[in-house]
Amino acid sequence: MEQPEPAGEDARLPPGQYVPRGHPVIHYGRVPTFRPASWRLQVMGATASGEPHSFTWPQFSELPRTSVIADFHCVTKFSIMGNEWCGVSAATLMELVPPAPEVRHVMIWAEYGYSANVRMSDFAHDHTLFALELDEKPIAPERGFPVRAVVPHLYAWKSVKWVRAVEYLVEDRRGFWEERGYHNVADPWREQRYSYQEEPGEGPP
Ligand SMILES: Nc1nc2c(c(=O)[nH]1)N[C@H]1C(S)=C(S)[C@@H](COP(=O)(O)O)O[C@H]1N2
Ligand SMILES: [Mo]
Repeated sequence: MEQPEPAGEDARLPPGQYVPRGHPVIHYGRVPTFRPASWRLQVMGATASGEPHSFTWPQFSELPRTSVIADFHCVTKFSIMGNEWCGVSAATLMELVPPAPEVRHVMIWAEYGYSANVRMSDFAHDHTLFALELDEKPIAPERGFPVRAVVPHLYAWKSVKWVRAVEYLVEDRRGFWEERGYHNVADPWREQRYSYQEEPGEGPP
């Protein structure tokens, strides 16, 4: 009898991607210095209460954590397979600071103004998380320490390193790369790389 193929790395690789030797680290700008006393993670924008909420480092680092094993895919075509992320799920964050019912999008903000927008349906996905650990160690500074967003089913520019704020949006807005010609949705399985590929309704008006 025919056995189904196990989901090996080839089956897990979206179109046009390859697994490189070693581990590329890429980001725009320099690695920020973590200052635990002044660090805050803000949840703002269209919250249900109408008020923003800030977590201090002791508060955020004590929230319940979950683990996710996921591959990640850079739009420049390399993929890093089998990362084990551990952190606070987006669902937990939304329970603690609920969005207003009309929220449809989220902007994730980093140090220095880097940002990425995701649809609420992608944010609310059960494997979207705010990771504090990678492969059972605190995330390395250049990979996003202390907190990195992980949205593994979208191209990796949506997985924002050095997260400082989550902004609930009623109307969609483009983030850093989305403003510079990259696709608003960014599904690697559909090769949604560039904004010129966007169909009506996939980007802000
Ligand atoms: N804050 C911030 N996060 C970022 C970026 C960035 O420039 N700034 N680059 C993104 C891009 S394009 C990629 S491919 C991944 C790279 O992650 P890595 O360095 O852990 O491989 O980080 C993403 N997160
Ligand atoms: Mo990337």
